[in-house]
Amino acid sequence: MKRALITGITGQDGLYLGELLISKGYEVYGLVRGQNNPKLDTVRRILPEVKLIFGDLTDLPSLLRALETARPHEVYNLGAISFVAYSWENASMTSDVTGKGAFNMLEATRLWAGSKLDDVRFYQASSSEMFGKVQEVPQRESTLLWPRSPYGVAKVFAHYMTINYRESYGMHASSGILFNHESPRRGPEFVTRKITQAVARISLGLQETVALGNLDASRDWGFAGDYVEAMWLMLQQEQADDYVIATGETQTIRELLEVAFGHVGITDWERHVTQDPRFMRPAEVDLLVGDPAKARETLGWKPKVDFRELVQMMVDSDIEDQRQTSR
Ligand code: NDP
Ligand code: GDR
Repeated sequence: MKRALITGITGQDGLYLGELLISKGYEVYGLVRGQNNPKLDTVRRILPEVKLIFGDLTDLPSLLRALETARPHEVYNLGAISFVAYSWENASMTSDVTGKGAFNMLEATRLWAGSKLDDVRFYQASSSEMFGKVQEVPQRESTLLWPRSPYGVAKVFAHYMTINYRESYGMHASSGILFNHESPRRGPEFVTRKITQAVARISLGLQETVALGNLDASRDWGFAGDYVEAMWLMLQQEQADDYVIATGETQTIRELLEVAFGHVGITDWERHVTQDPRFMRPAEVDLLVGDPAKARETLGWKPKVDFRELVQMMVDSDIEDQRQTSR
């Protein structure tokens, strides 16, 4: 039986990846941080089979203990401070967790595996935020990185450290450069979920407006359930490598609003949206669109859920949540 250790098990991707690996017969271990993590109950409900280990990406000894307990064939490093807007306010902590945390996990894996390093495979959750002020459209694996936030900078460090472990120690370490991916499990601080929750409440007469920041940014949005398959596929390849995972299409926040409000029959969405400078960023990433050709050709991966289906799935799920809460 294959064993996997996932950091960031309480996050959106950790939950989907946990489900995927369980369905493939893996024994799955998940790293959980904190004294009384409020998301523990969700993990236990969705993934009762997963064995939880307490530890923190900033605490290397705890990672070594986690590895000794799980004895994984595959390590998925999904843990991070992942909210870009928050990373300006907590740049130091973001560097420690999102950047140095990845190094800690790589180094802990190398130390733990010792002479058996060939038996372990490592996945690093890299991000399209590394492209920032994009130097090429669409963005591919070879595009020059130009991050625009402390989060993006920390991810660039983690990305190159992963490549460095591959090149220095021959470690099977792959980096998935994933573009935005969403789902009904997306944190409510991110723009898709913020909008679909608001649309659900507005359609039920529970709220009038939603305050947003920049409506002109474009993102390449896919479905998280599809994207975790790409993570797994990367670790099944003979050679470790870096892959862009994206849909190849891009939409603005305005288009997202149109589809989300349109799904509940509201066509004049402008009436329900205000703009608030609090949600503007010190430096914006204006346009992201990925070229997933390498993943398609080498991994045989392609997304199954398109943008419209994704937004509609999220709105429907939020309407159902609201109905249950008010019952
Ligand atoms: P989430 O924000 O939903 O999850 C982040 C996870 O990291 C949580 O489980 C969180 O735990 C954990 N974490 C935070 N701090 C620490 C720490 N100090 N030690 C251990 N774990 C910690 O992110 P997603 O699931 O959306 O993303 C997964 C990964 O993929 C992240 O690294 C993200 O940066 C990256 N990524 C995401 C993309 C997306 O569009 N979703 C796109 C590209 C990359 P807790 O619950 O305790 O806070
Ligand atoms: P992003 O996602 O920064 O791309 O990072 P987010 O949904 O936060 O922002 C997307 C775009 O929407 C604009 N925006 C707003 N964003 C938020 N959160 N709230 C608002 O009110 C709002 N109004 C407009 C933003 O300015 C931005 O342009 C996500 C995270 O999951 C990262 O961890 C991951 O690496 C990248 O996606 C790829």
